[in-house]
Amino acid sequence: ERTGSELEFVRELGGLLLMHKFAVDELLTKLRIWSEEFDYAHEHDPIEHIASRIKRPESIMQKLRRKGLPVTLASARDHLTDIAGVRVVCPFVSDVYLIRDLIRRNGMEIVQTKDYIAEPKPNGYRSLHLLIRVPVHLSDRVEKVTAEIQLRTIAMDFWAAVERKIFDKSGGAPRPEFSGELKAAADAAADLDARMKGLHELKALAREVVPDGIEGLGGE
Ligand code: 0O2
Repeated sequence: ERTGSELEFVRELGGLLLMHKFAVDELLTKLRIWSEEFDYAHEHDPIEHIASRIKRPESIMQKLRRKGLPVTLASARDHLTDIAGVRVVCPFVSDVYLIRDLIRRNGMEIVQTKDYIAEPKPNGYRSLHLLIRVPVHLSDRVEKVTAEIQLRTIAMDFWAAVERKIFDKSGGAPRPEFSGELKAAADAAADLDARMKGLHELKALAREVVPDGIEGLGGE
């Protein structure tokens, strides 16, 4: 049951959530264009799939309380950076950094980077987290809205999605006897990324060699 002040907070939140929805819309449009453009121009689509979400009022209230902050509009606006969240899942690790570079080069300032690929979390979690400022073009002004973007490979996404299913946030940290196995699974996912990268490179190499190499050998 929500209290009167909570109901008032949720009512006020409308405009703020709409601005974050616009930021997500702008970002999704850019990402979809790059995906199609690279597929067309380079025969390689760097994006496997995209997911996005706007944080629900209930989760916003919970997070403010967890951080010991007042449950007010100003406090949500000034302190929460993940109201708008976009997750980009890529075939290869190199695609993750390609998308990061495209974001940087296309009018969106990166204000924070957490590279859990270079330095995985102790449980094995890997992903590249960026906080970016997305310009939202309203009818009479441009507003910069902060969004959190998580970039990861399919293998990293598989691990993170299943890990969340097994150890949901409410359950706290996994018991120590599970951590070794969890980390080993993350290492296996990283190994898979390395192997797929190898295959991708082999295929590119074969393409270069095949035309006058193999064909030139002729029939015996
Ligand atoms: P949801 O529902 O996905 O949004 P913060 O809580 O953001 O202030 P922190 O820990 O500095 O604090 O943020 P960080 O490290 O950037 O991670 C935030 C998000 O990354 C999480 O959001 C998850 O989506 C994802 N994440 C981080 N660590 C893990 C992990 O160990 N396993 C999985 N599966 N995901 C992880 P939320 O808010 O937890 O949830």
